[in-house]
Amino acid sequence: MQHTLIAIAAGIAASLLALGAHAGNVQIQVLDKDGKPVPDAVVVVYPPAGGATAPTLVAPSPVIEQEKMRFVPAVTVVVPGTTVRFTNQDRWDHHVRGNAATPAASAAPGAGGFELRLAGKADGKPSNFADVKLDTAGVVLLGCHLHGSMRGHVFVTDSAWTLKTDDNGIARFASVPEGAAQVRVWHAEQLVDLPRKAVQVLATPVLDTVQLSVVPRVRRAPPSTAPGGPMGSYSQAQPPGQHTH
Ligand SMILES: [Cu+2]
Repeated sequence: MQHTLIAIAAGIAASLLALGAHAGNVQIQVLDKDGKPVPDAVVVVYPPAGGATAPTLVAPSPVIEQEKMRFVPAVTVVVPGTTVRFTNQDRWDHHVRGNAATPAASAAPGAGGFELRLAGKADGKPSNFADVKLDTAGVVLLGCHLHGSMRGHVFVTDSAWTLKTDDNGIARFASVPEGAAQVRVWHAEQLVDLPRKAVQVLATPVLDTVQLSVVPRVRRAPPSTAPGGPMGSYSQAQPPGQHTH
């Protein structure tokens, strides 16, 4: 009796496997020039045409905070048509600008170009924010007119199969349609675009690595918020081009 049940269970499992045989898991690890894992790289999978419904891997309403003189997160992935909210958590103003960082995006008039000034957060008051809709695929470079050290990126992707790498440099995609796919890897400091990599998606997991030709700088830790470290000192930074003689 028990053997019969096991046989039935095995039969059901086999059927489920057969049903799921049209998709596979793809795991891409991004390494730097020295072979070390690279977090915060963007991995884009272009599955075979006519594939399954697009996954929901990308946040529909992302928020990019200006916090302790940084854009947090430093890299945000969105699909075209997404409205991104910029929120100033610092006590001083930021003057955020966005410029197309790739030829594809800059080819479209006005694409990726915006600027907005956000007043600092007053004690006991909500943070100031502004929304920007990004319609064109491409990479938007974020900066601040007031603080030259601030850098961030919005990756407006042309494939719903897009993820950032984790601390181990890994992006994991589940249920990618089977067949010939392409993988694109982007990193803010990889200035020469890497060629896309052909990957055959199978029912069995696909593991692959992509290596950058650079070693990204290690991002500096956020400034301490410990008492005695007045955050206001950062607001003394001069805008680019403004010099006292
Ligand atoms: Cu700023």
